[in-house]
Amino acid sequence: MRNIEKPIDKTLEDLGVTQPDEVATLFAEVRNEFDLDADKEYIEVLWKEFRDSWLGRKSGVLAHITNNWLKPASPTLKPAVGAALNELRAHVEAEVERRRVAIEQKEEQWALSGALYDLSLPGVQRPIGSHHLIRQVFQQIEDIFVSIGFSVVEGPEIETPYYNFEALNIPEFHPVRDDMDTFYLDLPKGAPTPLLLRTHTSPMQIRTMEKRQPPVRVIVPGKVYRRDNPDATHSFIFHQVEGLAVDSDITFCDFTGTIEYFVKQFFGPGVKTRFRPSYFPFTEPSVEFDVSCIFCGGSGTSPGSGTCSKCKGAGWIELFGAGMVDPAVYGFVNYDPKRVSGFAFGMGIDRLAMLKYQIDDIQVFFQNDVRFLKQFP
Ligand code: FA5
Repeated sequence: MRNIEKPIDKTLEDLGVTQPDEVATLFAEVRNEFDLDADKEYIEVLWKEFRDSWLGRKSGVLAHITNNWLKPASPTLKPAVGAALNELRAHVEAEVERRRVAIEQKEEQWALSGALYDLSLPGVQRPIGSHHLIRQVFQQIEDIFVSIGFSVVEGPEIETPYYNFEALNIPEFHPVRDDMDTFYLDLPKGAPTPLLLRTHTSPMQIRTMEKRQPPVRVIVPGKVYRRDNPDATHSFIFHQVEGLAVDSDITFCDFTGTIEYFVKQFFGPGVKTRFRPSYFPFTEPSVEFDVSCIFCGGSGTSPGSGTCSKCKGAGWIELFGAGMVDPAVYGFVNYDPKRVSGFAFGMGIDRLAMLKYQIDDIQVFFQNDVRFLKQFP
């Protein structure tokens, strides 16, 4: 658009237009300007500019004409200005639309001819994700146990005190609950039972035995919650894998053999294992299971600095709690303790992963720093 800014910024009176035929001349000039403008070659972006410069609601040429010529026009000129403006608007709108259709058709032709696209150029590449290290460790553990006849089951993270404590032989006010105090849900008054975030995967022992008759061989991977202060080896959310095997003739030897097999498969044949007496209300006897320190090879010393900082010189690292299922537990699931026996274990997966991959701070599992995660593709 050329040279018409000025006239359209003025009123007809300023332009000295007093007769209807002068109005017609003025509009003919504008139309001429428009036709010159419309004749140019447009791509879509420029076409939009062209459209807005003529039809834009606030600053388009037609808006200026409406405001400066039509509205303040004298009663004698107003009908002529109105009619000429309508005619000009119809012409402009039709041409603008015609140009749009032409651009669209041209683009379609380009696309169909393939001239614009080089299919050999590399596309936009999305980075491919991978499983989180904890998920990978779950998978390794599942594979080992599935290969010796266990199946994988999962259970709820929100539990009742009955499954989390009582049915596991941990009555109210039992001191062991202190270690496992947790997050209770804020329920409306009159709720039938309190609910809590499970403190361990052991409630699934009960839920599984309620549903199945022996022989039972399951592992239960999952998240658990405790009100522990975060540090290098503690998190308030962490992961466990529960194991439970119950049958008519399971002995302590089956238990130790299974655990040792697992540990050697998971850490490699060089690792040594040992059991220490421990206490859990739902196993009897109960043990803690240790592996020889993978950092110092079980020697308790590290080259240069003397005592191994990971096992504190013991040569052993505690892995998890386990034991033979306490006969009292069978009473909660209507199994006959005289006819069945079994073992159970509960491993802290985060600590297993830390040991296997020599990670010295549990918190990195939860920070989701891609630089850390990328090391375990
Ligand atoms: C238990 O949770 C028992 N339910 C295990 C069990 C199952 C015993 C079946 C007997 C039979 P414990 O509180 O020790 O036990 O926890 C098991 C493992 O979870 C620990 O050995 C440790 O590896 C891990 N763990 C415990 N607390 C945390 C924490 N705050 N952060 C990370 N890992 C933890």
